Amino acid sequence: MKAANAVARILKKEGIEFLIGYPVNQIIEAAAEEDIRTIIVRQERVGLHMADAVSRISSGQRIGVFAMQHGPGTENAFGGVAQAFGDSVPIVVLPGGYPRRILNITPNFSALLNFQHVTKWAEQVILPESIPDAMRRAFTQVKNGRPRPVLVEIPVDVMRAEIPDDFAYTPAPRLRTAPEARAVTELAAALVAAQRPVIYAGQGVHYARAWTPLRELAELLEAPVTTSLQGKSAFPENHPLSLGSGGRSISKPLHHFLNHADLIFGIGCSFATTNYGVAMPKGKRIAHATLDPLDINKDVPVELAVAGDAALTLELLLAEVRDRLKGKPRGRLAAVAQEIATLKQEWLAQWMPRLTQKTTPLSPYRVLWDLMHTVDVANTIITHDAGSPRDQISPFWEPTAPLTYIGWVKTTQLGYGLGLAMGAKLAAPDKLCVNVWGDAAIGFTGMDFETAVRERIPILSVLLNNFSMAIELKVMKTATAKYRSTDISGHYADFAKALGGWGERVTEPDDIVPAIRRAVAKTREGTPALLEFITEKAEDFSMFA
Ligand SMILES: Cc1ncc(C[n+]2csc(CCOP(=O)(O)OP(=O)(O)O)c2C)c(N)n1
Ligand SMILES: [Mg+2]
Repeated sequence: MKAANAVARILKKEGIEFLIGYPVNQIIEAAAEEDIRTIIVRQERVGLHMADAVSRISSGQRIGVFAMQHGPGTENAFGGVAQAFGDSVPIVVLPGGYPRRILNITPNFSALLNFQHVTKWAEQVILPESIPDAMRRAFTQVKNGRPRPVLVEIPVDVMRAEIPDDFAYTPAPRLRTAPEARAVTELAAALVAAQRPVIYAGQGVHYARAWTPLRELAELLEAPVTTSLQGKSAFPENHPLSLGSGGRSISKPLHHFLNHADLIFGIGCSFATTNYGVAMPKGKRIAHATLDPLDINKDVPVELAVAGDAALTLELLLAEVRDRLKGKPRGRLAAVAQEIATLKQEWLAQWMPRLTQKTTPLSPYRVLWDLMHTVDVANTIITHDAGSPRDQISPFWEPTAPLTYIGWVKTTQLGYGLGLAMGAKLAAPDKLCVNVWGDAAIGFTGMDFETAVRERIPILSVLLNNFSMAIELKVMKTATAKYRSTDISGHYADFAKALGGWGERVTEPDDIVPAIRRAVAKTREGTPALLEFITEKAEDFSMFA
């Protein structure tokens, strides 16, 4: 068989259901022959974002795979791979390569050389018969250890070469790493001794599907819980111990509890310094349990460290804590929950005028508040984009079920949200999948709304159109005054309709909820919908100095 067909056969054995791609890459045709659904996007970056969401939404149990052409396709894919690397998402990237006689010879783009720093594993296949070995290595890496992209570059002449079709391939194993017992014991002792512990859960909890032990540990310790933005939805935010998620903008209870914590316990998180995550207050005692020791003592100095899978860590920890507490909580819950509830009420009361505002142009907060109260939150997967929409939605959206919010912050490419919503819909067709973005964001990837229509991926896209890059207003005052440098324009509801989807422009507060209902109904009929809300250039965020 041809090497490209061998790749497709291996993808099938690895349980891959979708190959997202952009031609020319012979693996696309070969995948179709293997009955792997091929999904063709309008640009490589969006396809990678879709593959990325397939992996995220399945906790890496289903790996997103993307294939593209050598040269331009590979060059154009860089952003998508870099985003997955930044946010630690396990995907398999299958670029074509230049024919071997000119492979790696300037100026021909080499994926192997250029993607080194945005992949955890990259290989160039030189001998056609090495395909099974290369794929085994790639899948073993992508399914194990820290989730991150892997890449196998296959030159076009290798793709066409024949290899014996009796090769053996066994799907790569998934291995979990348990933490060292001594480290868990020390951590358990510290957590039990703490008077005001705060648990900070990252996306490692999603990848390990450790939601239940996380909750049990929090309830046993009667400790408040927050998450990173990537970890959002790892803990139900309607739980009395929830502080809401971290991010650039946050809730008042979170700000208060972090500042008053005597021990912050990070589980499955990186504690990486970012503008888009809540910073740990200086001088706090920190305990850090995470899979990859690369993150330990990197951006925050830690007092206690544990390396291992989040589920195995939490289960062991739970047993130790249970032992120390004689199996039951100490009766702190009422006081802690009351403290959280009081702060939350104060905070929401302060924001309620914005969340329910009746003015035009619309308050973006009102749009998002109405959205949350109109859709079935537990059966919705929502993601933000870069820019103000992220900071407007993340503190107020309350996920109640795991993996119903896709948060991203390590790098913040405008336009990422659309592909995430589409990939989420592929992986979870019964959920309403929503991306919330601004009018600058749609400028990057909007054309792929056509992919949603053509490939029958009925997402709901919520566009906050303020005819501006509002988040840049503060830093581009002169350029805006002199040259209108932050102004942008467009009629995106018409654009969505022109691409074959449902589109509605909403300008009046009373129309928000009915428009959402109509759009959700359209998605149920199989039509992607884009709601364009005409909003003010809001510059207020729930931020604390
Ligand atoms: C690819 C990329 N380029 C630049 C940026 C920097 N950036 C972040 S938000 C933003 C403007 C956002 O405008 P919009 O999406 O309209 O949201 P608004 O703030 O107006 O609500 C820019 C330029 C980015 N995040 N990604
Ligand atoms: Mg805008």
